[in-house]
Order: sequence, then structure tokens, then C-alpha cells
Amino acid sequence: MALLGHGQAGPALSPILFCKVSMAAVYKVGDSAGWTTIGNVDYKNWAATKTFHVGDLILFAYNPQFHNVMQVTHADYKACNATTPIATHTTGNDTISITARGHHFFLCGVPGHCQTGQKVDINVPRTLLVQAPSGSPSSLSTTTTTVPAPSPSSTAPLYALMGLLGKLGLSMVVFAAFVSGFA
Ligand SMILES: [Cu+2]
Repeated sequence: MALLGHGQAGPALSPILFCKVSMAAVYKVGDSAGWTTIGNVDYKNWAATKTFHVGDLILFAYNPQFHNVMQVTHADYKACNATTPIATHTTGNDTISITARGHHFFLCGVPGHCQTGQKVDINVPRTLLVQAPSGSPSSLSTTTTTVPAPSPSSTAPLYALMGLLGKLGLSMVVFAAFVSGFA
């Protein structure tokens, strides 16, 4: 899938695109060095500087005469075991779409290459749910206090009392704020 070439990774990524909707980005492994054993590229460091998302494209650019790309398990990644890959890519210009969160482990299956560091862990962090704080201070400005839903019948009087106390407490707070503001 060569539709998204190297060139589009740079200027096309305007900050606006990343505002709310995460747009697909293309990450070329090793940047200008590509996928290689030359120059001791630190792929761990390369990956650490990126924030990967589901939908991103990981581009492995290399000379297929000398290298390949194998997606492997975590165990095989650690052991540099290229005998049981999940998937193998050999074109020299392989674009791999990240379709799930979590770790995606890749190594070069040519003997000795993984051991010299030609391996990369693409980690897509689990998304944190962003929730608005339930008891925000702004709720003090209104008289609607959020009280847990009352259980049937028995707690009804208590609930009413609590509501009354809540309003009393609120008016006291408002009063205190008023007094301190003019003291
Ligand atoms: Cu290699």
C-alpha cells in the first residue's frame, strides 16, 4: 500500500488535525535511517519519541536484499526468535496499519540483525477516559444540589432533611462568602 508515501508524513500533519479526532499518521521507522543495521539506530528511542494511535501507519523502508520485517510475539521479540512470526513482510517498503491498542513487536528476521538491535516495539497506549469532575465548584452557584437517588419510602424523610441541611449549608457558604467579601 504505497498510497501514503514518505512525503505526506511531514507537512501534512498540521496540529489542527490532532485537535480532537486522531487522524492517521505515517511513521517511518528509524526516520531517515530507515530499517537497517547500519549506524546502530536506536529503535527503542525512536519509538519512545512517538505517540502512536490506532489507525496510524508504520512504514518500514529497507533494502529487501538485506532485511525483512516480521511481526512477532513479545516472547519472540525479547528472544529475537524469527522462526514463528505472526506476519512477514519483504517488499522493502512495507506499510503496516496499526489496528489495535497495545504492543506491536517487529524484528528483522535475517540472522543476527535482531540481536544487533534491529527490532522495534510499537506501543499504542490504552486510552484514558476523560470525564468531567462530578462535584465541580461551579455547582455552588446554583441551588440544585446533586444528591444520590433516594431508595424507596424508608429514607424519604431523611432525604428531605438532608436536602434542607444541604440548602442551609449552601446558603451559609454563600453568606460567608458575602461577608468575607465585604469585610
Ligand atoms: Cu535486517
